[in-house]
Amino acid sequence: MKKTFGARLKALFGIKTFDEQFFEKLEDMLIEGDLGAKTTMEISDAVRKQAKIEKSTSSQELQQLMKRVLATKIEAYQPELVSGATNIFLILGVNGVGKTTTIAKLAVYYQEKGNSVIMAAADTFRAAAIDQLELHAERTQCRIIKQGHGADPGAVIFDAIQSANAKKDNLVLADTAGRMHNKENLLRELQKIDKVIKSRILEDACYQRFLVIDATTGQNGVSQAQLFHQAIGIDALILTKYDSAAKGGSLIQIGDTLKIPVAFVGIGERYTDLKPFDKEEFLDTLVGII
Ligand SMILES: Nc1nc2c(ncn2[C@@H]2O[C@H](COP(=O)(O)OP(=O)(O)OP(=O)(O)O)[C@@H](O)[C@H]2O)c(=O)[nH]1
Ligand SMILES: [Mg+2]
Repeated sequence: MKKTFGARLKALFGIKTFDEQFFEKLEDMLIEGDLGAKTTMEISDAVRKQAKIEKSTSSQELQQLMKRVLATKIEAYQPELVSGATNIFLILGVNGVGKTTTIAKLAVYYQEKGNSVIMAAADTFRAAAIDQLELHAERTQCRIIKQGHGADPGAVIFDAIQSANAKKDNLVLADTAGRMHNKENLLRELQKIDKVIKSRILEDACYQRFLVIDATTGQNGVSQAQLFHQAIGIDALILTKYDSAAKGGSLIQIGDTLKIPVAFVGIGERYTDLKPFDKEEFLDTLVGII
């Protein structure tokens, strides 16, 4: 198996001579690790400068220094549900990243905390998407609001909010399409959904737009974040497939350039394979400390 980014970084820090060649190798590695050219140069410069100031000479010191520099570029975030209100999470992302699976995991996660969850099948573009969500709803014992294939996704979410209000469910999890005839169609549709939600929920309810990023897609995650953030605004990220060898370096670049925090991490295909983002653990793994 290909060595993980953290393992390679750990090996690099093992060199022990922190000269120009070391920093060049570090930069190459950060770029390979999906941190992007601009973020990479910033990190490398900061580590170089700080190492001089602190007179760091050991591999451990450099690794810790690197972690501290990275820590300024990424934040963990947990949404707070408002009690007595209909809160809503809109789950966004390109096709195949893990949106629908993540909804099921979120349902279980929030049910266990005592919430009443309802799903909205607003991916009406792909024929099988509604059935897929329905199966998850059945297995997680959630109510689901759906309409037919091709229905207006905004209308499905509208219904779900009404129904949640009536039945006192306090969290709506809305699935969305990852693909439409073209990118512009998709983004326009999402903007319409966003408007519907804003017009239907109480002002102080928690409305979160989550973008799901697949750890295995590397640098593409950054352009996806730019696209969705520009089109409707993203509150937080969910990183899926973190159980793969990919360690999510793109999150650093997204955090650095777009300032979007990370809320959850998907670590497998079971419903319980979702955990709140742990910044310390993420950084330790990324730089090869653990
Ligand atoms: N290993 C692993 N697989 C995951 C994870 N999250 C999702 N998957 C898998 O990724 C595949 C796609 O997941 P979906 O939830 O259908 O993705 P989607 O974004 O809804 O896809 P579309 O509806 O086609 O846009 C499925 O096989 C999931 O089981 C994860 O954290 N780890
Ligand atoms: Mg889906």
